[in-house]
Amino acid sequence: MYQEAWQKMLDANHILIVSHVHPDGDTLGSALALYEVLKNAGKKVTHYNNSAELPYVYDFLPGFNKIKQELPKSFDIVVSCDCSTLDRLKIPEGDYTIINIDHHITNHYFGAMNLVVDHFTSAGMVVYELLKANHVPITKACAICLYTAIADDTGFFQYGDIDELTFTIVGQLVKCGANPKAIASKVKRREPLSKIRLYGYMLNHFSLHENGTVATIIFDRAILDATGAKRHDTKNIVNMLRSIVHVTSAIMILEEKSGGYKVSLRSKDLNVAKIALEYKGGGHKTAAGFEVGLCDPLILRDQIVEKIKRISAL
Ligand SMILES: [Mn+2]
Repeated sequence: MYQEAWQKMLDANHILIVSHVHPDGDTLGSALALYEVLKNAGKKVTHYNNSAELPYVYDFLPGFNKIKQELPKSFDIVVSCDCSTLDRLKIPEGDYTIINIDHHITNHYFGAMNLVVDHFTSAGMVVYELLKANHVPITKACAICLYTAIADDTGFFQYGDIDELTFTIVGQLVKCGANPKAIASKVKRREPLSKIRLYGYMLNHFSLHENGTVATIIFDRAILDATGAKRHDTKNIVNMLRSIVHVTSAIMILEEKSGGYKVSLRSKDLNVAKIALEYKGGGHKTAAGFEVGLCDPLILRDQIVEKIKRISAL
């Protein structure tokens, strides 16, 4: 399959690589790594991301400033990176073939080819295996992108199905020029002040349920406005609540500009992806999420706590 997918890309006239909306290091890193190697192979490539703003912590990734917010007129192959559903790509229907590169257990297999490895910690690992299987040399730029993808999706090697293979691949990427210290300082030590203020609010206002085993926080628009925090600043912030000793799972409910809510679920071990699926969301066993329309956030919170209680009892 890896050979066939690579050949399809080499045979294409114009390849559209797509990273998902509200991008993270994995989607950008894996897409940019592919962008780099396909450019080097002499291909016509566009990297498309339908987000008004890209998180600046990834601005050091080679090719970051080449990411386009507009679609080219024509393209015959779409390579989707780290997207579990087709709607995350934000591309209209058309005459093209989709190669779906992902690692979400909830992936919908929407591609003509699906390189989906759900026990991999990141889409970056799938891209690495694709390149390795086709003997594509890993340049320094490519190594930086893939290292960032893998590091970012594992919380810098803290969670996900991290195993020997993860470190074997990461070791190779370091050998090819990725600098772990430099990448960590770019991604992890450039927090906006607004995010730290949001942490402050969260630590003072979170709730505990079910004998202190479930922690929850609700961010409404007023809090985001007061702290100046952006949607991206809330990413993984709830992990801090999960880290409390007796907490088994944590929930963040974030009010969207649209009036709907984004919900992030985190657990130490419970399969919260199951709950996300009930709300038509997705993700991973211990980190999942979904979006809902207008509702009462307190009722929504209690509903989710109830579902967590149910799966904890299994
Ligand atoms: Mn990912």
